[in-house]
Amino acid sequence: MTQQTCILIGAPVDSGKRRRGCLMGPDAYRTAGLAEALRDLGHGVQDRGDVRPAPFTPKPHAKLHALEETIAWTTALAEAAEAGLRDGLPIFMGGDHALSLGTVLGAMRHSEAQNRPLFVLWLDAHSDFHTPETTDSGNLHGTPLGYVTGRPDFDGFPEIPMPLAQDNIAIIGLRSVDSAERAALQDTTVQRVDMREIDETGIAKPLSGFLERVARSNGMLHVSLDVDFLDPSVAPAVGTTVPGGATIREGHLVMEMLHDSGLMTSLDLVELNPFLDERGRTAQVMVDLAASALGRRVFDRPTRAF
Ligand code: HAR
Ligand code: MN
Ligand code: MN
Ligand code: MN
Repeated sequence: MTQQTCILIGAPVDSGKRRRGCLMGPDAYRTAGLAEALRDLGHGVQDRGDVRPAPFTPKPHAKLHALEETIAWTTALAEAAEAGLRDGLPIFMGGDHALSLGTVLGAMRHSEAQNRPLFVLWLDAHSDFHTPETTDSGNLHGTPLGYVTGRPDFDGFPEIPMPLAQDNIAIIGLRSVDSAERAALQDTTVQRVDMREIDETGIAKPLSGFLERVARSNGMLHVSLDVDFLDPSVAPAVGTTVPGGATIREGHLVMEMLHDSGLMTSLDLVELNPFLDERGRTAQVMVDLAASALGRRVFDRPTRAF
């Protein structure tokens, strides 16, 4: 197995929605033993601590929640992502999904410098394809894919160098898409895999089709794993639970296939809200999924002593 340098980057972003708690995510991943799990697999691990937002002045906005703070996080996280990608495989310990406005932007800049196309795998119940205009909730964690694909009205955010190609995006796990998002997505070539398709054909088939496309283009691959991709019965620590999500095995199969492909170059772990967890079980599930993506096999999952 190829040894990697895993760069853990804490991204305690809590500005992407109103319900608080995701700021505790990075320390929950540390407590659940993310670094140790990756070291056990033979990887080098460096924890760079938590990123801080760039300086900002909060301004009230009629609709958008914590706009200035989210812009400040985007600026700081794009830089942290670019630096992390230069040195190894960054793993962003979120933080809510607004952090991906920054991490994907940083990955876009890095891939452009490398002259390689960037692909994004979005594992989520939601499509997160809103713009600041189309969102009804005003919660910016619902907008990162809109931002990086160059949709309009992201005033004040860092400029998108070259929009991420729609062909290079797959969203897997969909079961909660707002009508404005659905209307916008219908006109795109974004690969959309909803839970019904997963029920009918299995999760491996659409994923391997996507991974083949990444491999054929010698692409870089950013993976964004939202806790709510999983069914709330196995991953309760999330503010936006949607029933009917992926099973533990579906989650692990995705991660195992990512590892076998050797294609993943960066990873977000997002939307974990430790305040809503039950004795750390969701944090542990997310750590186990990250370990699978880095090469842990089902038959050597460690038994834990409590
Ligand atoms: N689409 C809804 C909104 O924009 C819900 C978005 C929820 N997003 C996340 N991340 N939890 O996927 O408000
Ligand atoms: Mn801390
Ligand atoms: Mn999301
Ligand atoms: Mn979601």
